[in-house]
Amino acid sequence: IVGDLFGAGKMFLPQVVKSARAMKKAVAYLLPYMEEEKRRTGDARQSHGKVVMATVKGDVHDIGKNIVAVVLGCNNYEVVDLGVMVPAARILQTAIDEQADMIGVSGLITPSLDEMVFIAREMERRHMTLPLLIGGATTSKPHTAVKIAPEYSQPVVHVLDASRAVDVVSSLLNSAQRPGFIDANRAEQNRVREQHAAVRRRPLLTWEQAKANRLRLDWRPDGIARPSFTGARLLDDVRIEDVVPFVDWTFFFSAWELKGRFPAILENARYGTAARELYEHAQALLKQIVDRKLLTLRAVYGFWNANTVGEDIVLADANVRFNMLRQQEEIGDGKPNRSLADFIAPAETGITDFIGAFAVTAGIGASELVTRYEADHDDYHAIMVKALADRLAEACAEYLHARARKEWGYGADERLSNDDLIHERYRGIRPAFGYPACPDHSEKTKLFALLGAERAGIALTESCAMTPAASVSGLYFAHPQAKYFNVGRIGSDQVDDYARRKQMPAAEVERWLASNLAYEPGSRAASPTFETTRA
Ligand code: B12
Repeated sequence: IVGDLFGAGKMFLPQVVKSARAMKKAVAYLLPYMEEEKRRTGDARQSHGKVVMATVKGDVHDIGKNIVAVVLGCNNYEVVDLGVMVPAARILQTAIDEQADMIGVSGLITPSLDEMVFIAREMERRHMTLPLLIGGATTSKPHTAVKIAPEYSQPVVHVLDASRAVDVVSSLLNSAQRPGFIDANRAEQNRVREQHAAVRRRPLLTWEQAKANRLRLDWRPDGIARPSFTGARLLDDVRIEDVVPFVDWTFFFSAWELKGRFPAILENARYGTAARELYEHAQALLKQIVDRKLLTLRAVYGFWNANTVGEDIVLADANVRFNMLRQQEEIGDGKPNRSLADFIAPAETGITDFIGAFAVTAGIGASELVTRYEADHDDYHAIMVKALADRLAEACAEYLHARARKEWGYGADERLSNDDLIHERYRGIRPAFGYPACPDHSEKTKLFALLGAERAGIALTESCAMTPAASVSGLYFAHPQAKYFNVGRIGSDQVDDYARRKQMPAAEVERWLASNLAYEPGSRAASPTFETTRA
């Protein structure tokens, strides 16, 4: 019933997850009696079907997947949840061993998309017939249609959010609905592929033209802000109380599928009551976290001398060279083709500029707390802990940026309200590797070495996801004209140049930047590789 009410939009996600908690606790209590009854009568309650789910190899985030698992559970589907960082072979073997009806995979960052393509290819190679469900913040209908579905001859379905999951799973398991559902999914994916092909055909500027149209800022020595120190500093116990005022609650509600701006959402005509109750519970848990210090917040950050050399940002003292990417689409209207490198003084100006870098985590202690709630069959609080840790990580990044602007001098007189902070009404930006202005996640390895991020207890997986999951890292740019932008589609000429600068084979660069390529990696002449360009 809970599932039906949710599907019909009469019940909201937090209420569903809470009901699931009541059900799970009851089942846990009744299980021995149910087993006994089953033994006596031979009668077992059948689930509607079995789904094997996992967050793919190299990826750590699982709030979305866990929510979907709870919602499916409420609708009497059995979920075998393999957790996070799960290799393809294990997902597929479990599905076979468990005689599952379908597989569902989840991912937060772009490198996981490639892993999903690999999973689809593997399913085809093994002649599997199970449908494959695709979910997670980085996934999309176009990527599923263009990259994943063509690798597997069986249904591959992108599931946008938890409210659609039950519909998709039940349509695929119902013999009357299945053919129609699969046909409609195929037709939609064909349409999306055609649309995508049209976008791909839009011409790009050549790499030379894009560079020539760079943003040229007016560099003067007296315009450079000097930080109060250089090098990296560790803050090994940031006070949670200091960070809480920086929390942007709007995203907390959107994780629970309650869309709308905070605080107006608390008065929403449809789901104000659900939002208020959720907020109350979040505040109660947050108070416990603060009072009992259940989470530890750590940060490393610092400032370095820096200059732009060609397309790279070079931190000569630290022997670090960040390779940057530039917009290559024809932007028009006299607008420049931007790169983050444009916001740092070029070496030829003779001016020494500065860059900042940071990594923060709010996830230390989170997994212990989550395990405790899960052992108590309390998914509601387990998910709440993760959602709060994510908010605190983002808030800690905002708190640290405010502090860095003060230490950099130019932010010393800032008087900003919470609303100003949320709307980033301050000078400077803090782009994170993976975000649209610097989409190459693999640059995080240099960032982590520069910061000594492991001192803060943060590490990188093979896909450059950060552990603990509730972590954020990136760069600080102080120039008043620095702003966020989207690198977007890039051509093979830029990729070749980037590969040379990064000293990485072009094919590997193409894997990291798959979502930005304006061409099919296999469709061009072999690009110069690391070995040939070095010679
Ligand atoms: C909140 C947020 C964070 C939080 C936490 C993320 C989280 N909860 O998973 C924090 C602040 C920690 C964070 C950090 C980072 N983030 Co972030 N983040 C977001 C944001 C704003 C929302 C994601 C979210 O929580 N959604 C709510 C949850 C519940 O939804 P969900 O996970 O998508 O799940 C739903 C569906 O996808 C589906 N679903 C999910 N799994 C499954 C599985 C199956 C089988 C099915 C059927 C369905 C299904 O149902 C779920 C429930 O409705 C997105 C942007 C956006 N609007 O999506 C960026 C985004 C995900 N982040 C991004 C990036 C890059 C990062 C960082 C790498 C940045 C950095 N350098 O620090 C780090 C990585 C963290 C790490 N540990 O490595 C990128 C990822 C894409 C990319 N370019 O790689 C995004 C898309 C932003 C962007 N546009 O670039 N992030």
